[in-house]
Amino acid sequence: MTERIENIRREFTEELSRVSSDSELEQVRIKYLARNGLIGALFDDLRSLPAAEKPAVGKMLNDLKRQAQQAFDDKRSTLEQSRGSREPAPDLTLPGRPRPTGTKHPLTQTMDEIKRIFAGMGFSVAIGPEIETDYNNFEALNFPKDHPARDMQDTFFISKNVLLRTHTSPVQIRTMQRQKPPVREIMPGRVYRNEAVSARSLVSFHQIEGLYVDRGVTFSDLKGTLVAFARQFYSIDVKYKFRPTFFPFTEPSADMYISCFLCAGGGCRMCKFAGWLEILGSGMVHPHVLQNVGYDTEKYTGFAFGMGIERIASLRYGIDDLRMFYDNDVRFLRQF
Ligand code: 2U9
Repeated sequence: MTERIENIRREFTEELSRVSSDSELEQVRIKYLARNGLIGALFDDLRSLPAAEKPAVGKMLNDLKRQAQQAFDDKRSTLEQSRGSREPAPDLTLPGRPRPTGTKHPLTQTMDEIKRIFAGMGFSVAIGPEIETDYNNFEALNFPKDHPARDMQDTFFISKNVLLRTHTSPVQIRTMQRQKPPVREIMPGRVYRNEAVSARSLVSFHQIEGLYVDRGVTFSDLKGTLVAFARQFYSIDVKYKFRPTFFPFTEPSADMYISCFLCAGGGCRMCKFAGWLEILGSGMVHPHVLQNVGYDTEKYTGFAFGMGIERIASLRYGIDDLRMFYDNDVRFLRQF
């Protein structure tokens, strides 16, 4: 019996060592390890041995069964590992799969560019709340009590004295209330107006306003700064003109126009056949505004300007419906 056990051990070991596939491994399992395999049969034979031999032979058999099962399991994992390593190694020289990336919204691109140009001229960026007081939005900026902008039809009021800001100027009122001149800041942000939505007007849009207050600031500084802006943003040889206008918060006030960059002044749909495009409003800060924040108007003067970002971007990219900026249609957005 001992000899048979050792023969089976040797044969099993030899056969297992020759196995190189799953099906061969399965054959070995059926032949030796299955319930009615060769090792199982040895256990049957154990019953017919004399009682005195049973313990020793039984132990040998148990050892054989355990060791054969262990060798079988080891072989199976070796086969599995070698199967894994036969898979081709990834080719690290292949180009990566392109992932679709978003781009900056055209309004953000326009804002960033304007901010960059004014930063180059020493303006820092100031931001403030979109919910404002009537005082900061109108009163401090010299709007008379009966000004049409203060009407419910034009402004979203939250309560009698609280509203959604109609321009970003209140940000500067806050800055000036806090700090003495010089003040040289631009204020980008969202503003609200109670208007019917159409291709040319929105209830909410963006502005960038600017303010420079110091000793001896003149209208020449205003012109020099805004012309330097237009030369960088539009083109170095842009033609421009300033035309008098009225704002409650500036005196004198002037709208700035540049020659139409589509038709070079000849007249086209974009400039409504005028040859000129209005790009911003500006003026010398009204002395009442400076007095309202406690600045000495004998010492300090300042200029201010404001532009609507949707308008600037629509001219720049030739977009004739402002609502497109807010539709979030990727067919539109992916063009920028
Ligand atoms: C303070 C004092 C004055 C900001 C200015 C304009 C002229 C202007 C319009 C452009 C198109 C508004 O978006 S728009 O409809 N803005 O024309 N804004 S001067 O003047 C200020 C700002 C702050 C304390």
